[in-house]
Amino acid sequence: MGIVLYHSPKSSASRRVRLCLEEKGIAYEGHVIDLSAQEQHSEAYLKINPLGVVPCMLHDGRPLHESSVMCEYIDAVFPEPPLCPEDPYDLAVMRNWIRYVDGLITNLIRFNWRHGMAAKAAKMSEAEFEAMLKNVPSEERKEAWRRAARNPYTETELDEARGNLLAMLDRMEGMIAGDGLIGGRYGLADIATAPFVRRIEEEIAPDALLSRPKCAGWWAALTARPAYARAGFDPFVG
Ligand SMILES: N[C@@H](CCC(=O)N[C@@H](CS)C(=O)NCC(=O)O)C(=O)O
Repeated sequence: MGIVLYHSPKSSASRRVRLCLEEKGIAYEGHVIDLSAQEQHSEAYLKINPLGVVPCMLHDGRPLHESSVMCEYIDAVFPEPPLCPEDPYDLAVMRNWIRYVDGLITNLIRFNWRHGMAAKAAKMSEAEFEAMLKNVPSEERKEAWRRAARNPYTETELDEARGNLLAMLDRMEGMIAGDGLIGGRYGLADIATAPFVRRIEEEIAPDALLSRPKCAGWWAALTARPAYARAGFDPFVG
């Protein structure tokens, strides 16, 4: 049965898993979930992933959620080329870094949801919007939808989110060595971070890499990888 991936082209979490699969050269069956049509909340998709988010990966029919967990799983099951450090300390540092980046997702949401998803939800009547929210499994995401569609984030809130994402780049500037963020080698930490940097350089703070030379070099090397071209990091906006 192999790998089946439910994903969305512009989703950062989906981009991570696609990049990881491409690095490994693993063929997979992809199913695109249309987030702006709230397909992630449909009865059919909630049966596959009750969390109502993408991505969701099935390996030989067994489902997994959380993009970072999927990537570690892929690395364990398909060991070549290795994408985790061998050194246990570096491995722990890698996991802590990915956990930190995962925690920044709400900052990305403030920018990302202003586009297709919120625009469609904003056009719904109150009754349609409330009916849609009933299918959103988590309170946190219900609130994110209310904010994006009914009470858009203010410039101050966007600045705060931008600041948190720039702080990530500052931390990276002190970490990058050789080809990667951890132990001087490219791997899952870089893969987990790439979709965030893509959104920063595309829209959130396009000049940010100019004043951070190590991040700029790291990004140039990452985007030159054949797997990056295959993973689909097309512009988010437009
Ligand atoms: N921590 C999760 C985040 C998943 C997530 O937030 N996915 C977003 C796209 S990047 C999504 O499905 N958003 C639609 C929604 O929340 O309704 C992961 O890394 O897999």
